[in-house]
Amino acid sequence: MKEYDCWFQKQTQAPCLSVPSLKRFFSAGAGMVYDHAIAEYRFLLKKCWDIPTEAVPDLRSAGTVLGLVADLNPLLPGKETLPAKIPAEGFYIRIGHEQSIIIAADEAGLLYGVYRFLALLMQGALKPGDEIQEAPTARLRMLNHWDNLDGSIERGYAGRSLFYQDNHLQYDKERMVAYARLAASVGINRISINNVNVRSAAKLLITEAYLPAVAELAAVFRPFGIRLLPALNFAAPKSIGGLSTADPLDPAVAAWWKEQISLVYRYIPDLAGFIVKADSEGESGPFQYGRTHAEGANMLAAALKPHGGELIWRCFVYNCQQDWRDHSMDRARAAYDNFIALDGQFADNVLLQIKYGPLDFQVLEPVMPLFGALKNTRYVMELQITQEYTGHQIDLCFLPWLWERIMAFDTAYGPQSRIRDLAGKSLEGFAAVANTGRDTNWTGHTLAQANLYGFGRMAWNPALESEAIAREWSALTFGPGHTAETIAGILLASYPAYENYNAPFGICFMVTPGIHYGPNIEGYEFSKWGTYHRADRKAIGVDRTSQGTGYTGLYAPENARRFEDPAQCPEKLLLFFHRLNYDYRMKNGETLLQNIYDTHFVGYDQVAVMVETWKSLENDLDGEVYDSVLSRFERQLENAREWRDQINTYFYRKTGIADARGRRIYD
Ligand code: GCW
Repeated sequence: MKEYDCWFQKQTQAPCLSVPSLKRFFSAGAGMVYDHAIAEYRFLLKKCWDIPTEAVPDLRSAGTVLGLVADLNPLLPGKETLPAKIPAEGFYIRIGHEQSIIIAADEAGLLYGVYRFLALLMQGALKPGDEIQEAPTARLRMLNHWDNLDGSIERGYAGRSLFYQDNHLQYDKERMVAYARLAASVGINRISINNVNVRSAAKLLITEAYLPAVAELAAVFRPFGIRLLPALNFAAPKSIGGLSTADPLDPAVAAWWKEQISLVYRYIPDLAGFIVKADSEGESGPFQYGRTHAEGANMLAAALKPHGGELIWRCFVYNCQQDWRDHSMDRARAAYDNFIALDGQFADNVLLQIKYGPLDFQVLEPVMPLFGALKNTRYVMELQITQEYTGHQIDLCFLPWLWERIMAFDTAYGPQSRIRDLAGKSLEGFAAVANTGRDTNWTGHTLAQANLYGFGRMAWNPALESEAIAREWSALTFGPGHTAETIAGILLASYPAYENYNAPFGICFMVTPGIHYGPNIEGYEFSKWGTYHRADRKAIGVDRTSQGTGYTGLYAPENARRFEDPAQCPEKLLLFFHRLNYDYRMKNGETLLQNIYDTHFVGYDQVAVMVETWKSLENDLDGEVYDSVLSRFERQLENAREWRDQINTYFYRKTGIADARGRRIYD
């Protein structure tokens, strides 16, 4: 494989459909994205199979017919056999003996249809008689880049920023096109291009100093059906407007935003809107002026409204100046407590962006209780592809495994109340913090490409299983066959292994402060971030039940009841909800302490197996890919060893109780 090409590799086998039929195509439609869909069909057939294509003037002599329903319908024979309606951004593919068709009702749908057709072709998964009809479940499928204009990336593990250098937009155009292709091919349709912590030069992105360059970047993504969504700084009226306040109810502030946003739209008329992190971790926001988040968001939304823009408003709002001595505060409650009372108060072009869990992308967290509870508010879910707490793209951690479980979470045990059922309804989409940078392989760890791929696929269809995604990605990237199957197996083993050697049973933040890689059991124990586990000689955990912080009561009744009772609580999350003694008996009859020891010995061993499995592929893989992944696996094994031994030693020292199976715990 060539790392840079990701899931668009040069194919070593002939396509599973006849070459002449792929070669001679007929198309009908109009528009920039339509044109580009046809161009992508041609470009990728050439690139991946070296098949030159030829547009034929007569539909009957074409092997592949592709285009927009409205333009093709009058021409297509047998149109009564086509689906009556193809939904927005959806497509229909039919493979015939003589002729195949790829049609869509809109341009983006055609583009997605072309990518899907080619992906299936690469997997050898198309044959005459096949029909494929798909449409995205949710409208918004977004990548959030936390890139700074100086070229650094907050929580980036794959090199410098794709977009910026030295406080300018500076990028390799060809590389940006390749990135747009990767994103669009898995259905991404929005990209936010700067860190939600909008500091220094980034504040000026919405000014004429930067807008021409931002408009050029928007033009790179536009043919791929992707619209930009920059992050705004709430205090911009002060920092760039020269006003003395950023109070959202001050008419001068509202007028300034209206003017500034109109200016932005003069440069980029199809801008998707903006994303805002307010009153969070030092960012400015409406609280500073005694205003609510609805008041803050609605003021900006009003300025976006005439341009058809949407405001994405993040719910990551919590007190980051807590006192560890104070047991009455519970950070897990914060987003719910800050936003539930505002349900119904947001303007119709505001969407709340809610992190999937109540804390912060920890290895094991429950799903945030706001999902399903907000009844009159539009919202999207935020995930994290970049591996901030999941191993920095040194450790392998296949995130669709986690996301599948999030999508399956039932918010209320009612009809259609799982996260995946809410998608496309009140849950209007998914955003994820990107894991890409200037490293040649885009993602640092080559196998972390699977997380980017997997996010797109799952945002498109939240009902997809992670196993299917792992196999699909591996087959596309390494070619179908034994190697791909083996790699899919490694991917699927990786998240459970990571969970096992990391903080136990839903305890969070046992990581090295600041950088968030490697164990530091009490690193966040006496900090201001609200991240405590309060381990003592007898017990560990925060009591979040009705006897404690009351967090369990924020869920709909069925979940509240399950989480409240340690015997019914999912064991993996036991210590997220409960404070328990080390001798608490778990379902397997062993104590909590023994389960902590066991999972940590097992987790390390699982990594060792992953490394050996990878080594078994040495002769099947490109040398560079093999070596670079191997060196990361070796670092992961070392990291897993530190986690295992530090966790086990910590609890051994607290309790003085040895491992029941006599394995070595260092003292
Ligand atoms: O917890 C934090 C991360 C920050 C990030 C923040 C957020 C962009 O450690 O680096 O800031 O989450 O999501 O806003």
